[in-house]
Amino acid sequence: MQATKRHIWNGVIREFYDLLPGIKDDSIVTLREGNTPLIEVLTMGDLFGKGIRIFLKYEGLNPTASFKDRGMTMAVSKAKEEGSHAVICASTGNTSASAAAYAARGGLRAYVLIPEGKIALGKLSQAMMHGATVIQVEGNFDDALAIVKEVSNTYPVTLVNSINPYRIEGQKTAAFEVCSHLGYAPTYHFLPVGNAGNITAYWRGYKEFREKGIIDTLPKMMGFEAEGAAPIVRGYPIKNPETVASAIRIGNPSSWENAVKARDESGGVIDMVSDDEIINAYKLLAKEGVFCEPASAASLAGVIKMHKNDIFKSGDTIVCTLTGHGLKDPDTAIKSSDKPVSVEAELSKVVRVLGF
Ligand code: AN7
Repeated sequence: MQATKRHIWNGVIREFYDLLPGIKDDSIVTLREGNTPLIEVLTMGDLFGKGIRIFLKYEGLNPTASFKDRGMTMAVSKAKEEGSHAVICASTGNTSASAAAYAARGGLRAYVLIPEGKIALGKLSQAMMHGATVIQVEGNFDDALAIVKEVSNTYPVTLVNSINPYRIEGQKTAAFEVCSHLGYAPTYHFLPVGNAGNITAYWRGYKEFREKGIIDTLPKMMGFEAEGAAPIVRGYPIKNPETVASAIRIGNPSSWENAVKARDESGGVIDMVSDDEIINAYKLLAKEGVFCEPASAASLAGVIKMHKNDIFKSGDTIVCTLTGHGLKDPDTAIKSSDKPVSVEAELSKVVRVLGF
């Protein structure tokens, strides 16, 4: 059989070149991020009974296993184009993993500040393996962000948190992909909210496609914070945010105002879900064969919460962004599951445990 040459995905900068800020080709730092699958939910019975379709935008299948890669390819490429030799970020984990990988790829140094003891193991291992300088701060994400902002104002290092405008530009490409996969914009777009960059980015992406006449309608943007880290819902910064969804353990989001704008312009909602609701949705998704990290499941937890308020109608299309892969946080996965059974290496004993 002859191998056929098909189009091979080139990463979000090259694939969406005309829709992003210009960049010199030899500055592009990419790991061919994007082009993640949109997977239809099959088994959530009573939602389906009403002719509602739910799709999962599985961003855990990006190169460093989270949506952050879409923005990081832009931010690191721009840093390289501008002649920067180093990048810095504060992170609840995924931004640091992505910054470390893209900096390594582009030949830049990476400095990452993380809240001590509060980031998932997979994410920490990524930042360490890619050779970032990892600094654990005795404080939370918000404390770390305040410090990196100061450092980048004073020293020759580029800030790659989502206040870097190129991050949002890159991340908006996920909205383009959702529309291209469906052939239209969904009725609702659900996603977790932490620092609120992603809800800002999706809303921008949808609006740009609408302005170009590529889609006719816009989705309602449905953002979900964790109950113990819900500054936007409560209307004030949270000093000591707490949640099992460590990725969104953020008390004072950078893109707060833009998230509120996305909600209000789209006629959507920013609400919160409890840790129990998050873990319940996390397990339901695993039963569908889709493994995401706890924070990502806040999107589906939001759908379940809204369904109880009976907001959906037959014919609605719902997209949930699953922002990060389940393997990022093996500790929570193991805590949330039945323990493996130990048995002697003997056929009869194994068969008895199997229940045959
Ligand atoms: C899996 O890595 O803020 O509302 O420092 O890792 O755009 O912040 C991570 C955020 C959702 C929230 N899901 O997105 C970081 C960081 C996962 C995440 C969010 C994050 P934003």
